[in-house]
Amino acid sequence: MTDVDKKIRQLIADEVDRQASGLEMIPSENHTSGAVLNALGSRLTDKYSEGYPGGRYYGGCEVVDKVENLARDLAKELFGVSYANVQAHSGSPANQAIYYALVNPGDTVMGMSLQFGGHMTHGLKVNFSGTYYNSVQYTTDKDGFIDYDQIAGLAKEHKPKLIMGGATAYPRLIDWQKLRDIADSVGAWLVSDISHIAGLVVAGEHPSPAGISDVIMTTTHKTLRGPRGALILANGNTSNPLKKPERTAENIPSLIDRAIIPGLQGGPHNHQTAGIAVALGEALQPEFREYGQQVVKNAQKLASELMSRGFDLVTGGTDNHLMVINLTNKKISGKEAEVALGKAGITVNKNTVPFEPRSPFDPSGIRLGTPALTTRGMREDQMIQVADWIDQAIRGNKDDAKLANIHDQIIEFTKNYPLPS
Ligand code: DSN
Repeated sequence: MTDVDKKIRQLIADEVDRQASGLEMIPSENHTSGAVLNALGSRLTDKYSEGYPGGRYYGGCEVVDKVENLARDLAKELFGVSYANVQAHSGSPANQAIYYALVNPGDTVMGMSLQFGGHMTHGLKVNFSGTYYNSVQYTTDKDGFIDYDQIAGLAKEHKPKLIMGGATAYPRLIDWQKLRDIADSVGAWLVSDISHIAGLVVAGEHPSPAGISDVIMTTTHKTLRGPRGALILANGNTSNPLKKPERTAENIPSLIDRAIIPGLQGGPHNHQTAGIAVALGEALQPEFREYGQQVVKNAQKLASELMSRGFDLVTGGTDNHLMVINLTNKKISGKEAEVALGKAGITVNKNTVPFEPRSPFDPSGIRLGTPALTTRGMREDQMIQVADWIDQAIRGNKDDAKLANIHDQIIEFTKNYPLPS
C-alpha cells in the first residue's frame, strides 16, 4: 500500500462519512446500491474494447460483449425503444454525440437557457453547443413555466434543425408532444434530455418521450440511481456503424453509433457499462416504481412545508423530484444559503432563478430535491423535519453555533437512514 493509496482510502472513508451523516439534497445526486459499486470496482475496468459487440478493434472482448449487450437490452426494455447506445461516458459527451450525429457546425439549434433551467449542452454560448452551432435559447414565462408559445414563435423565426427538450432545474412536467408539434412545424429533430427525470419516467411519474422524440438522452446517475454514464435511446434500423448513413429517422441508430465511435470517443468504460446494467436491472423491479413515486411525494411534501414557512418556490411548487427556491424575500443569496446549509449538514446547490438579476456565481436561488433522501428510506413525515431544519438554517445563517447544532441533530437523525449497503 503506498502513501497515496492510504490517503485515498482515508478520503473515500471521509466522503462516505460526509454522505452518511448529512442530507444530500442536490437533485442530480443519489446513492447507488452495493451491487452497482461492486461492478464499478471490478476488473472490467482493465479491458479495452473500441467498437461495438461483435465488431471490436481488440481481441478478448467476448465477456465485455455480453456485458454491453445486456446493458443495451435492459435499456431498451426499460424505456420501450428499439435502440440503445450505452457507451457515452456521461451526459455532456452523449449530447455532443447527438449534435454530431444529426446537425452540422453552424446549423441552428434551440434549447432551454441555463439560467431558466436548461443545461450547458442545450446551447449555452460558452459551451460547444453554443459555439459550434447557431444557438437560439428559449426561456420560461415570468412564473417559471415553459412557454410553448414562445418556443413555437422562436422556431418559426429561426428554423432550427434540432430542438432540445429537457432541463436540469425545472420543477414541472414537460409536454413532449407540444415540443414534437413545434419541431414538426419546422422540420427539426426533437431530442429529449431526460437526465433528471429518467427514474420518474420509469416509475410512471413523468410522461415518457419514447415514441414522440427522435432521440432520448439520459444520464444514468440521477433519479435512475446508477453509476455515472449515459444512455442514448431511439427507434430505427439496426445500426451498421461501418457505413456512413443518410440523416434519416430510421438511420438514427447508425448515426449515433458512428458519432460515439469513431466520431468522439475511444474505448467504452466497461466497468461503468456493467454498473449501468446492474442499475437498469434494479430499475426494472417493482420496488423501483414505488421509489420513484415516493421521490415525488416527498418533493411535494417538502415543497408545501417550505412554502408554509414563507419560502418562495419557482412555479409555486413541484411536479417532480426537485424545487428551485428564490431566496430574495429571505434576504440571503443562493451562495450564502448553500454555505449555511452545508454547515448544517444539508447539501444543496446555488441556482439561478428565471430572469435572474444577480451573477450566476452568487445567484438568487438554491436547487434541492429528494432522490437521495428517498433512497435512504425517508418519507413524507421526515420531510417536515427536513423543511424545519432548512428554515432554521436559513434564518440562523450567520450563527455558526446554531448551524453546528442543526448538524448534530442531523447526524443523530441520519443514523436511522443508512446509505445502501
Ligand atoms: N450537473 C447536472 C446537474 O446537476 O443537474 C446536470 O448535468
